[in-house]
Amino acid sequence: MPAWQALYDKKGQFTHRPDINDAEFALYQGVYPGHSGMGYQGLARKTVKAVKSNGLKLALVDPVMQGGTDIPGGTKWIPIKPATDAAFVLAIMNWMFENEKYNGDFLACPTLEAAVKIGYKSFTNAAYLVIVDEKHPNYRKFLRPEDIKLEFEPIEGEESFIVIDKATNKHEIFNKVDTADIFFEGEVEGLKVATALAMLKKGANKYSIEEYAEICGVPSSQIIDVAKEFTSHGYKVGVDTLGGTVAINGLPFAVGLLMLPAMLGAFNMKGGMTLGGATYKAHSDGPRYNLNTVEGSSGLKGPRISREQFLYENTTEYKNKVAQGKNPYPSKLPWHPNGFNLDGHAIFSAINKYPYQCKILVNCAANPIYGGPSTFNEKVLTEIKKTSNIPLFIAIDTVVGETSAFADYIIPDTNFNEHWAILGARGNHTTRITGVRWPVVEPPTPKVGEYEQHISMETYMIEVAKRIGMPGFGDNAVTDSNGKVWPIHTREDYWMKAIANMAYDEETTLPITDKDAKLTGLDNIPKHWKEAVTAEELPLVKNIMAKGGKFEPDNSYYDGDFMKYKSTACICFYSENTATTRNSITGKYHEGSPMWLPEMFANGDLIDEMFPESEYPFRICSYKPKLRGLSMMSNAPTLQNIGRTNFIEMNSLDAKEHGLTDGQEVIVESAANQTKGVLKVREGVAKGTIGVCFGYGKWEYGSKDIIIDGETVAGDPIRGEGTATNQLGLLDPTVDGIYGLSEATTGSPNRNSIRVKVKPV
Ligand SMILES: Nc1nc2c(c(=O)[nH]1)N[C@H]1C(S)=C(S)[C@@H](COP(=O)(O)OP(=O)(O)OC[C@H]3O[C@@H](n4cnc5c(=O)[nH]c(N)nc54)[C@H](O)[C@@H]3O)O[C@H]1N2
Ligand SMILES: Nc1nc2c(c(=O)[nH]1)N[C@H]1C(S)=C(S)[C@@H](COP(=O)(O)OP(=O)(O)OC[C@H]3O[C@@H](n4cnc5c(=O)[nH]c(N)nc54)[C@H](O)[C@@H]3O)O[C@H]1N2
Ligand SMILES: [Mo]
Repeated sequence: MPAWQALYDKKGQFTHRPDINDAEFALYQGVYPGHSGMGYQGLARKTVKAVKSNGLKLALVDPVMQGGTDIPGGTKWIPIKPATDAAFVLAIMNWMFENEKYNGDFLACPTLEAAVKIGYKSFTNAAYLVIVDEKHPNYRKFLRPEDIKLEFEPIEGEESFIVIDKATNKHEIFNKVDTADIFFEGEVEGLKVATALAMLKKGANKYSIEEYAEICGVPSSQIIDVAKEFTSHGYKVGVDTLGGTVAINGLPFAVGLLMLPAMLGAFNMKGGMTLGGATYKAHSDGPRYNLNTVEGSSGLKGPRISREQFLYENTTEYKNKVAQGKNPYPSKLPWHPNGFNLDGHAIFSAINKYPYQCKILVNCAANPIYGGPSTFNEKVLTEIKKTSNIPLFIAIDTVVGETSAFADYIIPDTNFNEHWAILGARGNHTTRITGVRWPVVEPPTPKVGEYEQHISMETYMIEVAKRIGMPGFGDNAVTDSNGKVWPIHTREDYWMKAIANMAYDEETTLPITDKDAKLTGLDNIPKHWKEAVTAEELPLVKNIMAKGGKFEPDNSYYDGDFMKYKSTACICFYSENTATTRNSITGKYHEGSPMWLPEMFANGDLIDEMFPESEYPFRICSYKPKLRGLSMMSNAPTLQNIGRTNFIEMNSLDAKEHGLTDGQEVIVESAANQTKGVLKVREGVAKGTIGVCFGYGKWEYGSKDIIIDGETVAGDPIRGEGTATNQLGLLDPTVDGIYGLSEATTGSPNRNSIRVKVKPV
């Protein structure tokens, strides 16, 4: 989730989970422990245990009450209107500022060293001064010593900022100060400045708690109750969120929520917020093999087709427009320098041939036509089919999925029992963990090539790479730590080496015992697996495979009052990175700190104005099915039978108002599309919300008969049961191209809160 990046001054530091083993109160908003989440089982187990035996209290803010860890006494479900969460969070923040319920001593520490002196293990930029003078060339940036010609000793590899020293009320280099003024607003050497926290406070106080309550549909008394509870446990509190943030105004929600525990100094504290453990080196340049360095590779040049991690202002389109004396805004499609992993955007780029044409689309283990809102839309599909847009489309898949159905070729892949995977810790782990999956059955795909390998994603990639002379494959592919060069002809040539890296990272793994080798069948592995690593490494690699990964003992995740694994990057109440980038459509700056933003199109027009509640009274809230993993479990007959279909879920007050009854078939209609489903009336759905379980209503994926090489392969209609709602997602009419409505700063899709009406069939 890209949004969290805005909370840090460095990339990839995601400290965002409550240490539920020892927390006293946790606010879950847009993630549902016990129902879904990362990882579902572990989170459920740990939360129930903490509620039962530790007295952990939970508030679950969600438009839909799920069958999760809602335990009488310990937990509270707070229904909220979809895509209004930033209002709830900012109301809590507003209350904390007004009642001075933040940790002022902690926030006054401008460096980690200062914070450590008073017993904390994180620090923030609360007191850093931001230039707020619109005419200054560094407007919206932090005030730096160079701006005021202040002499200072530079810190190698780090930047220097300015704060107001509380002891002298004078400005000073941040690392010379222990206690800084967190709310200063005024002038420094004639330059208008304000602290990061003052900027945040201004955003939070823009509306009153009553106004926020009106926006999100949660009574102000209930918001204040949560705020009081949240600030009554010192730093032993946490927040968590995930899927619920995926709305076009989800950024201030995600970042604002994480700021709440940061305002109490809870990050890296035992019972506070945890980084979520650590992983062992595997795919990287590790202790045994350099799997991340490809000799002779020129790397990626220029922007990704998905328009992410790249400034529009650095494109030739922008430069040409400026050179011609034209207004460079709007760009054709929006750019997202602060977003990443935008696979859905790659589809929109391809069909618009923007920023450049996609010559070959290769789609592997993803289903954006089903999983992305606004993609299963007649306009999009027509363009995807055109060879003038996408000349060649290759899918690598285990099934004919909704996306691979459009491919020119489908390369059959091996499934999870037949392939390799190395997965880092996700979720509520607090120790070092890396899981390993290896083929336990022979894949049914045919064998090909000189090395007689089963067709799979890797076999395809290796064979193609060798034929086009791509470095990193074939005879001289990778080096080990002694400089010896190794070949990559089979997938095991790669995966065994990655596991060897794990074996020697941190504590060296023990060799496998004879008993374990026999039990797991690892006493008899193919010759080319063995030869992929050294004789010394092999028994260690086998031991990791036998155990399903490498796991640090789960008994030492604290370091005194702190979490053992910590992220000590600066927590940003004001993000300079975000504040100094512009919306490439409007040319306006993005907001540097959270504030309430209604849902808007790319040009700033309000969704509510184009699609008013009077016409579209409901907002869709989709959520993960408890008994399905996206599409992955839809093959398991037992799970299919106990979670056969999904429903259009609605509150009884809404059903009554619209004259609808439980069990009746209804049409759900947005401005883009319509679909059908069976109505379920239940009280665990917020008023004005439609709850829909994601993962049902498939139209490919083996749900219908298909003809392969003249032979009919029978479909299984159970896979198509229920309703899919992503196709109701809107295209953005304010963009000059076919473009799915998205969050303006990060490009996050319009998944939650699609506006619909519901009527009888
Ligand atoms: N059982 C099960 N577990 C899973 C998965 C699965 O498919 N099934 N998938 C895995 C994957 S890939 C992921 S990313 C995680 C996701 O884990 P979660 O993020 O926990 O799951 P989601 O269902 O995406 O969203 C969480 C909650 O957000 C709520 N929500 C939707 N819109 C809004 C909103 O506007 N505001 C608020 N406050 N809440 C909203 C939904 O009702 C849902 O309860 O789960 C993983 N675990
Ligand atoms: N409305 C709504 N939309 C959502 C969500 C939601 O909660 N609500 N959740 C979102 C989330 S969090 C996620 S992660 C995405 C998931 O989106 P995707 O990752 O796109 O979907 P999946 O169903 O997990 O898997 C994608 C495809 O991989 C293929 N596949 C399965 N196993 C294998 C394999 O072993 N090898 C290969 N090569 N292919 C395989 C199947 O064709 C499958 O359809 O959906 C997102 N979309
Ligand atoms: Mo996901």
